[in-house]
This record gives sequence, structure tokens and C-alpha cells, in this order.
Amino acid sequence: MPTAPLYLGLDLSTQSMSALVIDPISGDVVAQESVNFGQELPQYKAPSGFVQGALEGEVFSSPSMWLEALDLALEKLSAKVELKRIAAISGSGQQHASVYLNEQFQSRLAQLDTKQSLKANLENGFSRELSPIWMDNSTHTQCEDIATSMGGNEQVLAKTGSVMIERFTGAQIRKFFKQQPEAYAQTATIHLASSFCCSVMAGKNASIDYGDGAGMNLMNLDAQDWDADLLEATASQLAAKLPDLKPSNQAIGTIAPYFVEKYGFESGCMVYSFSGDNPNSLIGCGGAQAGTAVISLGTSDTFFAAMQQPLFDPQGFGHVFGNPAGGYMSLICFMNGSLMREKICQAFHYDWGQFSQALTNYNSEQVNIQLPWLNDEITPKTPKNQQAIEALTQAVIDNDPSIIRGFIEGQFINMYLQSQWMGESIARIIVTGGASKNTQLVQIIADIFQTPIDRLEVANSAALGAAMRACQAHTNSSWDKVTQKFVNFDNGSRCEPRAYDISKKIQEFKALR
Ligand code: XUL
Repeated sequence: MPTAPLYLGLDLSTQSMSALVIDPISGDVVAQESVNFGQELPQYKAPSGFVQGALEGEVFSSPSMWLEALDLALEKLSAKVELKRIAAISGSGQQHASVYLNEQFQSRLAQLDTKQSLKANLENGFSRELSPIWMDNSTHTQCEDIATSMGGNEQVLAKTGSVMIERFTGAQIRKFFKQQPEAYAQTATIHLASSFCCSVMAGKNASIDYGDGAGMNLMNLDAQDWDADLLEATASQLAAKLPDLKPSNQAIGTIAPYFVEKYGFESGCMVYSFSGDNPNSLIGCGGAQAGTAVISLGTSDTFFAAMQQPLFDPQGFGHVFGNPAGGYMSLICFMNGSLMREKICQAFHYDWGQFSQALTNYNSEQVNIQLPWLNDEITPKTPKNQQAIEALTQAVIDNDPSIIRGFIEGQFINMYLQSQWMGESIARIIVTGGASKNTQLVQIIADIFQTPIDRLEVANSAALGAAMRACQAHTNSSWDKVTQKFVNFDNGSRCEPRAYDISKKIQEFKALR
């Protein structure tokens, strides 16, 4: 009996490289593998996948580490599934991260040698060893420069869907151009993490899709093309260094022979454009159409939803990206996500079980809402809050874990307030990411948003979304059909909203600021 084709989704996230394979006949995930950067590639000295730079606010990751992880992930996957059954591949990348390649990159890509690793093949292809990633907020000056050249942030917002944002790629490129002009001049191509990984899989330069491209402050949302004025305000010769912008279902080509010979893929296996992790998660969570919002509880927390028409956040903290299924998606990103929850857990020397208990066993009289900014926050832009830090220290001394609930309520009241500009009516929320396993925490979100919350069977919604995009592009199926087939909810785990006086809580929250 002939075997059915399978689809592969890759996910290059902050902390790991994952691979997930889906079967369109059964609708099941048939194999999953992941390489944790910190644990499996400790030589990069990046326990959580990133390193701090020498200057305040700089955060980098290593594209060589990503390449090593890609080889490793495919090697592990090939032991689990016959890779010749994969008909098409797509992928996902942490958003905004930029990769700087020299003249040699393209020719090296075209002749990858199977006797060497990807890292060794491409090692002389970079004009910058490290990539600034989304956690970098060192580009305040460059944001101001570009906004001023454009006649103000309102103009940038109207063109790109976001005001100038420190972690977005445009300001990062300008910083490189100004601070390392020679290395910038030697840069032939600038990729995003997503389009870099896609180029490697296809053995040739890939386009950037509208989903991830919109996170650069360089793409004109209306024209769906690079904005000439923004390119000029950012860095010289930039148009020549950027790949084309194309829809998310763009066919890039067949897989590079390297992967055929080394891991047993079929030479006809197609590679489709990669996209950002949030646009991929939108698809993987079944949010391709408006009405469903997604909350991703990862290193950062994000809130996003499909949008019929682009609508901008008047406060400037939110973003509009391309929806890989067509149209647009909104997004807000919070720095005080899991890193902040981990800080609280560590302060109390708790494990996650004890943390969850503190969220349920509480006396409502004792819970005081806290500002959730134990680290600097971007939504809204605010430095870490000394009062909150001191309150946490005091609660640990007093052994008063009720503050944990105060922090978590504060965290999601902030998310609720910051999501109000989106204007879509939300009938349900899907939560994904590591912390979505925590039922007590998810219940608090359901109460604050007064919306039922579902969880997926699959933990990695970005990799699932990427695999679904490969399947949709390859079979030309409707999004409804693909969503119905692959997006399965963990039925027993729905959280229905309970009574919650949101107006009173918002007043309490606002009084703290
Ligand atoms: C979104 C953002 C983060 C990264 C994390 O704007 O910066 O969610 O995509 O990978």
C-alpha cells in the first residue's frame, strides 16, 4: 500500500530548534524532536539561547548555533520517521532577529557539502558573527533617528503598523550600519531568522513573508512591499541587501541536495516560505479567521488575533503583522512573561506545583494586585518597578504567598487593558506555550477576559502552524479544512470564566501606577 505524504514544520525559537511532522490522513502529529540550545550545545555559553552584549540592552544569539541545532534536530527526526515521506516543509522563527551574510553565502548555500556540517559549510558566509534578537532593546537612538527622518512616529505607524520599536529589525540594522560601517558594507544579504533558516533548507536565498516582514519597521503594509522612505532613513544600500517580500505560501523551491543525501529526504520535497513564530502560532492554534484570540505564554507573553482590517494601537505599543492565511493579525508582546513568573517562583524557592497552589489557596481579602514589572516592560513601555520588587522581597520574608496571585492578576489585567485597541470581538481564547499547562493560571486569564479558554493537544503551536502551512500550500486546501484536520483541543481542559469584578480590579491596578 503506498504511504501518504507527510508535512514538516521547523521552529527556530529563542531556546530551541524543533521539528514536528503531521499526517494529513489521520490529522495526527506523527513525530516531534527538539534540540535545546543551552543543554545540547553548551559550548555557545547561552543557557537560554541568548547572550548579553557589551552595551546596555544588547542581546544576541548565534546563527552558527542554530545551524548546528538544525543538523541535530534532523538527525534525531530521521531516526523516528522516514524523511522521504515528507512532501513539503515550512518553518517558524523567533521574530525580528536579523542575520548578516556576505557575498560568499549564496554560492556556499548552492553547494553544501554533505561531508561537513551545515555550520562548517557556511562558517565563512557571515559578515556579522552574532544576530541581535527580539530581546535586544539597545536601539533607542536609532529608533529616534528613523522616526525623525520620517516626520514622526505617526508616519511610521501609518506605514508599518507599529511605531519605531527597539527590537524590530530596522533599528537593529541602522545600529549595525552606524557602528560597524565596514562590516555593513561587506553585508550582501540581511535575513530574518525565519528566512535564513528557509534559505538553508532550500539551498538558495529565500524571500521574507508578510507575517514576519511586518515586524521590521521597513514594510509598507498597504503596498506589501519595502517602503523606499523607510529603507533610506534606516541605512544606505539597504534595498539591495533585503530579500523580496512575498506571501507566506510562497514556494521557494525544492529541498537542498545536502538534506536529500544526508537525511534521506526526497529530492522533490518542496520548501515553502518560513514565517515568524507568532504568525505560525496563529495558524497552529486555529486562529486563522477573526473571532479567536491566542495567548502564548512563553519566554515573552504575547496576545494576538486575526484582523479583518488593519487597525493601529493609538498608544503605539501594539503591532499589525501579516496573517499567513491572508489579511492581518494584531499582536502585543510583554517582556514580563515566563521570565517574571520564574523570578517569583525562585524568590519563594517554590516548584511550579507550589506556585499553582498559591494561585488557588488564597484569601481574597489578602490579595493585593501588584504591578507585574519585575523586569523592564515594553507594553506599556516602563522600567522595572522598584515598589513591586520590594513588595516581593517583603512577602518572601513574611512568608506570604498571596502576593503570587496579586502578581499574576496584575500581569493579565495589564494584558487585558493593552489588548483593548484591537477592536475584534473575541468569542474564545486559545492559550499555548509552556505556562499554558498551569490550569490555575489559565483560570485567572479566563476570569479577567470573561472568555472561555481552550488548550491545544500539541504544545508547540508554532511548529504545528508551520507544518500546517506546508500542507496548505502544497495541497492548496482551504484554511477551514486544514484547521479542522490538525487543530485539536484538549477537551477536558476548557476553563470557563467565573465571576470577576474587572472594573474594580482595573481601578485597583491603575491606582498603583
Ligand atoms: C514578538 C516578539 C516575540 C518573539 C519571540 O513581537 O518579539 O514574541 O517573536 O520569539
